[in-house]
Amino acid sequence: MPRLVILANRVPNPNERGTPRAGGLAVALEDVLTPGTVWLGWSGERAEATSTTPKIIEHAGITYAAIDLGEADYRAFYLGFSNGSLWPLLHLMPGLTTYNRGDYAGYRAVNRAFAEVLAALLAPDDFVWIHDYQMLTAAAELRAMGIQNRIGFFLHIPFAPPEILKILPPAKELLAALLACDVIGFQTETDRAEFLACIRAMLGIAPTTDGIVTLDGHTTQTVVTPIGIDAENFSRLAGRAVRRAETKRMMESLAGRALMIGVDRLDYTKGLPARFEAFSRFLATYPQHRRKLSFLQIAAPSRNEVGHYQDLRNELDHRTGAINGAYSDFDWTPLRYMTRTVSRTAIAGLYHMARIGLVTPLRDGMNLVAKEYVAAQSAADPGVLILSSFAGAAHALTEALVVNPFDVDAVAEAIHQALTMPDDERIARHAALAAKVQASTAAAYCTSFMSFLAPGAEGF
Ligand code: GDG
Repeated sequence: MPRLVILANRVPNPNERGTPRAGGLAVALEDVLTPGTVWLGWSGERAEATSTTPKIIEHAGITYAAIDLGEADYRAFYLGFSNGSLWPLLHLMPGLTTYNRGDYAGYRAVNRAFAEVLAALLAPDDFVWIHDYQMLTAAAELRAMGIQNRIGFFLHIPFAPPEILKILPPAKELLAALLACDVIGFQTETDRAEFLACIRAMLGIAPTTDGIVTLDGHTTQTVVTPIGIDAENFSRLAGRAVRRAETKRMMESLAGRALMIGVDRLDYTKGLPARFEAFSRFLATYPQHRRKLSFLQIAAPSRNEVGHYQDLRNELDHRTGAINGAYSDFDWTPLRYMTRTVSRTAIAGLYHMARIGLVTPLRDGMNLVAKEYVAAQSAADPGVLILSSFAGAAHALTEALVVNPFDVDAVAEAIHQALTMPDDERIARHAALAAKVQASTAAAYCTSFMSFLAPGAEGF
């Protein structure tokens, strides 16, 4: 019986399920996590040297295999090339992109180490599904070791056009390495088109009209399989969360005021400084709404050791002080800003009570917060989603108030529009959004990707 073998930067610890960090990829992949599946990744631990003997945990028939990263590899692979070079560049932020050859060598070495561990776990008819920008060269390493299995890769973040990608010195090498895969999946048609444009411009290969690329006799199919959430489950979670003590505390503290919510990792791609600026502009431009709306921004700390993330945190601390200093009243704080991770249930409850979900990344692969916000609303009295046109989610969620996050006046205007939207329009927009979120689920994502990776195979 062929198995699915997943390779991702992080491997979930099945013993830690339900903690605030749980979620993310483990939730999205739940439908393919059937008995027999193997999941390999980094344990999140650092050691003197990168281990090639994985720590194995068996849980519910699934094998979780985790390796520790050596300190130098962690710096080069994780902080350096993955999050200092690839993350900003693929989010079209060349000004924040750094590059050094040592980091790239470390990135390749860690991808090789993962490939070695994976090859040892692999049976000849297994399918391999590799995830995200930290693992761009793993498939090529597997092929170099003689692995013939079908290999799929899914990119969770956007892809860049050739003129941007070229900034990375090893760009061609990365593109060629990716073509070792049989299937490459993207969040949107735009991302796939950018990838194919890079293949054309930088490798001189002409893809077929249906996105198939051939290099040295090996063909790679490019596909679009947008990620989603388990909408039904999330709706139920939101319904239950309403009865929890923390939700009630929040409700009482609002004293009848409307709530606007933002939930993001503390990451510069999420557009938080511009969002705070837009909120400030909104308070200045629409004084009639002052004291009637509270904005809660939850910003879960992320990648603290990368310099730009520390700068971002300082900037947001400063802006929060400026907004609250200018507009607070004895009994009203306009902006509540929390830099810690909150439980998933609490988040679901907060979404549910929020009149506005403010999701304004400068660039985002998909953005699951937008989908979660929609799923958490009550159909009879739903809130309004304000969504950046630069989030992958905006390709489908067109009934949101779609804004350009760089245009702070437009975002301020959208907040006003959301607060004054007639009930029938609010309900109609939400119904259309909810239907899409319920159709494009996490399960649909898995089924769709597996139909390309393992066509005709049973049980995936
Ligand atoms: C990458 C791509 C793509 C956030 N704060 C807390 C918390 N969260 C949860 C949210 C949501 C998830 O984290 C964030 O997902 P996003 O999709 O919004 O963004 P990234 O983390 O950047 O994810 C992105 C995604 O991969 C999937 O392909 O959509 O474009 O960048 O689920 O609810 N969860 C908890 N506490 C928090 O404080 N429990």
